[in-house]
Amino acid sequence: MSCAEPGGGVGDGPTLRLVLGDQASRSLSALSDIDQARDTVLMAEVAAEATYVPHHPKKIAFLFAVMRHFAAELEAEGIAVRYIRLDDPDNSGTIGGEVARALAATGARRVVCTQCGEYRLDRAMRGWAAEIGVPVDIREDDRFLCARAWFRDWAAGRKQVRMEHFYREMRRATGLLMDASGKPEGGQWNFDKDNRKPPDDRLGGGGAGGGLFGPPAVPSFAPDATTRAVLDLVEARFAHHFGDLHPFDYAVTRADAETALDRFIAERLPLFGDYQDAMTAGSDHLYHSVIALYLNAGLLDPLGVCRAAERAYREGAAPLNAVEGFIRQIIGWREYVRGIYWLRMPDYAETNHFGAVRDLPDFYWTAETDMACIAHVVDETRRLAYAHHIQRLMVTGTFALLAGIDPKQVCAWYLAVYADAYEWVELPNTHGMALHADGGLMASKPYAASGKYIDRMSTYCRDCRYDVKRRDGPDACPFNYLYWDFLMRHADRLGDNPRMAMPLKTLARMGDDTKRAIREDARRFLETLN
Ligand code: FAD
Ligand code: DLZ
Ligand code: SF4
Repeated sequence: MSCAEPGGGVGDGPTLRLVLGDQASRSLSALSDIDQARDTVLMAEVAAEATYVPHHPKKIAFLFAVMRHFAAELEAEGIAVRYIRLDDPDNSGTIGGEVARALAATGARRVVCTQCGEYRLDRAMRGWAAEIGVPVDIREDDRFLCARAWFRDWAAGRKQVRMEHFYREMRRATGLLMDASGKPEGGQWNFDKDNRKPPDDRLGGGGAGGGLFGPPAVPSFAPDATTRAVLDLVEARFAHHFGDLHPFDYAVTRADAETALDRFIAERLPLFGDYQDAMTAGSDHLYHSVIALYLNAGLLDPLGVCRAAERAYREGAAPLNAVEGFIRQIIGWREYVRGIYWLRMPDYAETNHFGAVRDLPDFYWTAETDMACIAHVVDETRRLAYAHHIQRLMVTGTFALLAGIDPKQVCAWYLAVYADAYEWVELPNTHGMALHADGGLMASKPYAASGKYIDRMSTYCRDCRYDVKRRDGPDACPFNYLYWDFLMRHADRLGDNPRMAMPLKTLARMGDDTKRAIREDARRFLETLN
């Protein structure tokens, strides 16, 4: 794909090759035909990208450290890299500004880049050719398995654009977990029903990393001198953002990210499926991979990751429910949400199916709430810039849905606080999956649930001042009365959805006094927010 080019075709001549912070892949399309004798790679740490939401300091440090290490690897290959640091006195503060400065400094006559991951920057990039007056070649991001245009064609004319149908296409296209006769391995596409084990007490183990009997700890990578310099910079500039910068032990190179992946496959993948939905106060990561930040920044390649997991299954080192579940997240969900994002933006971000307008409560930033589940997830997020899927979906996400929090404020929070967050993946997950703000494009029913779900799938309720078994009254779990209040508020909208028939039937059987008490509890509680 090429943008409007005032000067005609892209032609020959020295070329500026832009590599964004989340594009640290040697296979990047913008680098594929690089002429080492003439071309320059531009990488720039800029204030606009670091502050368009108040990113978690660990996220900024991770990205800057990844960028600096990747630039050094390119230079070691003999490639000329123009690397602009955040504290460079002439730093213009934006990617577009740095492209313009680099063209002037290098004499390059065209720009080659790769599609970016957010609509706001994509729109800016499409304007560069006209603004700067040189041809700008914006190439497909073929680090994803599914091109945007392919997804658009696939979605065209379908009544429902569901992940499960997309996922089967991806299994066929990649051949992952397919048997010799072209059927899904094990005779089923999906083993999710085996992947809902509640937490086992032994998983709590001894503390954040997992204990004696608990999940093996996620590997830790000591910062080298380059990363330490980044940490000093981030400390000086972004200490006021939500989140702990130290300790910082994420991988920041491809080699270390591969080590993290290998350790996951060997140590945690076998139980990934069983405990995929479990939450415990004693282990932050359980059996999750903690690789989304590496995949999304370009340090790991999705197909390579899936092939490594498939190999573990074929060699008998991991069961099918775990490997299928893991692969589905990557070739299914990850590709699908990106497809939805580019299919539906920019209108997607503007929908608000339930008309939710309440401000985001302060406790999303402070963790100061008596709700033990939320306090735990926000605290983990603050320490690690990480929480696993069910924590994001069924704790902070479900609360925001039930309490009617403004989707834009909720999305801005998720985009800021997780080290793996970019809008292409964050928005559909938050706006669509967690908040149902898209009216059901992604999920066939809202992920509304009472405290019963959190009680079944976590250990949080044991230490909570609220009583998860109570539906009303001052000691009742807020998720309980908020859930019924949500159903009452939106009964008309939800009535058409066959998957909501059961809870709506239960609601219809409730006496007026009970309903009144629930409404009153919900009103009283919501008034105390902020
Ligand atoms: P694992 O549980 O080990 O899963 C393996 C991999 O599968 C992940 O690394 C990720 O690449 C992929 N994956 C799993 N679920 C999803 C999903 N729903 N969508 C896309 N990829 C998925 N993921 C992000 O990468 N960035 C985000 O900003 C983000 N925001 C989210 C917001 C909400 C409200 C919700 C409910 C989910 C969000 N997710 C996001 C998806 C998911 O929660 C994270 O990918 C996952 O928790 C990352 O941890 P992990 O690497 O240990 O994943
Ligand atoms: C997230 C991020 C941050 C914090 N900083 C930079 C930066 O200084 N320079 C850069 O090129 N990219 C950064 N990024 C990643 C971009 O925000 C990302 O490329 C876009 O959001 C598109 O996905
Ligand atoms: Fe969360 Fe309710 Fe359980 Fe407390 S009782 S931890 S608020 S689900």
